[in-house]
Amino acid sequence: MSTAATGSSTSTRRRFPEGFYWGVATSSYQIEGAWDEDGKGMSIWDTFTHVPGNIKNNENGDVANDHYHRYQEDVALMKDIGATAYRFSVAWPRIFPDGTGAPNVKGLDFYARLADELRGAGIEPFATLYHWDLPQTLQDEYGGWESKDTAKAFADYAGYVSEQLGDRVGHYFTINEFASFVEGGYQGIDSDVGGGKTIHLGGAPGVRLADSELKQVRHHAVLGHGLAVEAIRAQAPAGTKIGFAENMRVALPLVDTPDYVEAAERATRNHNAGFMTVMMEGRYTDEYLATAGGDSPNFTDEELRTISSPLDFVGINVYRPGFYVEPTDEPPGYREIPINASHPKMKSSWHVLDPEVMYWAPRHLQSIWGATSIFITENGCAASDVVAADGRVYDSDRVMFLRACLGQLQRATTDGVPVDGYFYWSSQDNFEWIDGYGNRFGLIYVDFDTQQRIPKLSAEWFREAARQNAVV
Ligand code: PNW
Repeated sequence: MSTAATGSSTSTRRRFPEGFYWGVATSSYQIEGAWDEDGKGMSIWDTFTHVPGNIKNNENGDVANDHYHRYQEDVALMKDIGATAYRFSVAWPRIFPDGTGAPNVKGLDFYARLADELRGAGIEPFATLYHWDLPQTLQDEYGGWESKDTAKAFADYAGYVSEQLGDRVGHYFTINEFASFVEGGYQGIDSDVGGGKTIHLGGAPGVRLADSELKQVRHHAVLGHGLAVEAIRAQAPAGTKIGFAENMRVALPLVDTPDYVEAAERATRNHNAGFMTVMMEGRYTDEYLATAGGDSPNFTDEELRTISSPLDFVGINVYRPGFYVEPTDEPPGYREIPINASHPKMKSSWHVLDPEVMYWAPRHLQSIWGATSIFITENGCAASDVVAADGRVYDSDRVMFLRACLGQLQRATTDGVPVDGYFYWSSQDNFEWIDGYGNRFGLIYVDFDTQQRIPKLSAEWFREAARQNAVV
């Protein structure tokens, strides 16, 4: 991409605040491979993907991007595309093969080497401690997150990792996307994709619980987050920064006027009652408990204090609008507007497109809960990427998506919303859970037969935007 004429126009470009992080994100199970190497234990995703019929084309993450062995090349590529931050996840069963008990030094050493490599390349490491690959032993012993014991084991693991990696990694996200693994793993999610159509999403461990039981699993997940925050504060070096990475459901106001915006804020607060709202406020909303009735989760005041432990930043994964709203005079003060059948979408079946969600998601965080430091921990899209005859990958739709989304994010920063960084999902094509390898989200194309990596057109866009710290 030509950079010749940028010098004179920089002042008029839509710039981000000084020090804004330009990041890329991945997760352990989706890229590492080496599923049974160096003492790693089984995770629930190893188990789930090895059952025929669970994953498209019966694919799995046994090898994935072979990142466990190729991390040096992958860090060099991240540097090459201009990333200044990298959000990776730590595989719990590499550190504690049985979930608890004796740590596995070789597993920990991989993340120490990765962090060193990143620092050497001038890339700030941000570690996610739980991106869904629960040790299988905890599933077998406790039913996973159905038990409070898993929340406690998670805190022990989180404290240990932050203590061991503390001199190398200063930023942690406890848990990635509460709803995705709780609702998806323990019941299944019916996602509204417009025109009254829903699609069913699910994942490991593939359990189907009743609503009452599901509320208790949600509670254990947010409790695990809170206990992990306390453990990291106790064990990591002073100055270590902590938050979560949540895929909040975002209500969009149909019209940008105070009454519509207020309706959207109310709706967003209610729709996130089981996760974001209780972590930010330390209470379940009256509406959540009233609707649940006898199915309300069991909890104590002390647990609510733990769940809402003060954070250094809030991370949100932003892909799609949850729904649209208009204000009403009757309670709850808003009406949900269905997504139209013809609404534009990106390639993933669930991916309803509206770039404005990148404006409203962080703005709601600031207005509803007074967030003072926000990271977009994921944003991205799948596209039908192919290598052209000239060897390049022309992902024009992803460039459109990036420019539109970052344009809205920049608009939020100019309106005073405190966004400190952005992580594109994902640095590379990888194992997209139940969709297997078909849905490619990367800035870098991966040939899964040869493990060859090819930066796409969107990587060039990202590099230039990062270089200018602006929408380009
Ligand atoms: C996230 N939705 O999941 C996950 O954190 C990643 O591991 C995943 O690869 C990525 O997004 C792309 O899917 C999502 O239905 C799952 O809106 C579902 C949705 C969004 C994100």
